[in-house]
Amino acid sequence: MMIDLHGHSLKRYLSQMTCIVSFRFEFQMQYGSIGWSVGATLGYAQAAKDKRVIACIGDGSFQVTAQDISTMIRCGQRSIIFLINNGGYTIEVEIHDGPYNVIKNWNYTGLVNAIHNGEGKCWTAKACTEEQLAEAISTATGAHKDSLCFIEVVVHKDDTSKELLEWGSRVSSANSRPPNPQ
Ligand SMILES: Cc1ncc(C[n+]2csc(CCOP(=O)(O)OP(=O)(O)O)c2C)c(N)n1
Ligand SMILES: [Mg+2]
Repeated sequence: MMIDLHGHSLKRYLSQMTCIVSFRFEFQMQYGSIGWSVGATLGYAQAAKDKRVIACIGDGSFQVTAQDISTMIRCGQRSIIFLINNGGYTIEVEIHDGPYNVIKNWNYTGLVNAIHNGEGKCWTAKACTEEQLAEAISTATGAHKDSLCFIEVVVHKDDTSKELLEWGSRVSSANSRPPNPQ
């Protein structure tokens, strides 16, 4: 099972995934509330104990509901969380750029390690290159397959899909239309 907030990265993930035979994909484009995916990961994992939840969570979204990691560890969940650290609100940058789209960079793995505090099973890693990411995935699915695995993936703030750029410019022009005459 895979969870993502807006699903804008769906095409990108899927085009790069050749090994997965069948999985469910959950996202919440309609309401689009950041912070949802952390709580959703907690809830889905608790309800579907026979499955492993894989979550792709933006740094901006994670900062809203990060404390749910604590309950995940307490409940012995073994989800794999990819924290996409692109330094802020990239999807918003594509609609309307401004300094408010930059967020404070956290030590994400340090935060999760502090919550873990040596109690329960939790493993963290930080990947800045493709090789480091591949290695982290193999550890998360191998030696740490029974732990909550939290992998921070560092990417450039402008590393996004063509589809998102097109979507952003359409939303931007819709947002800047003059209001309808009353
Ligand atoms: C509760 C809430 N506040 C604000 C927004 C507006 N908003 C939509 S996406 C987004 C930023 C998401 O940032 P991040 O999770 O880091 O995603 P990425 O950088 O990959 O686009 C914000 C603030 C929202 N959707 N929901
Ligand atoms: Mg982000």
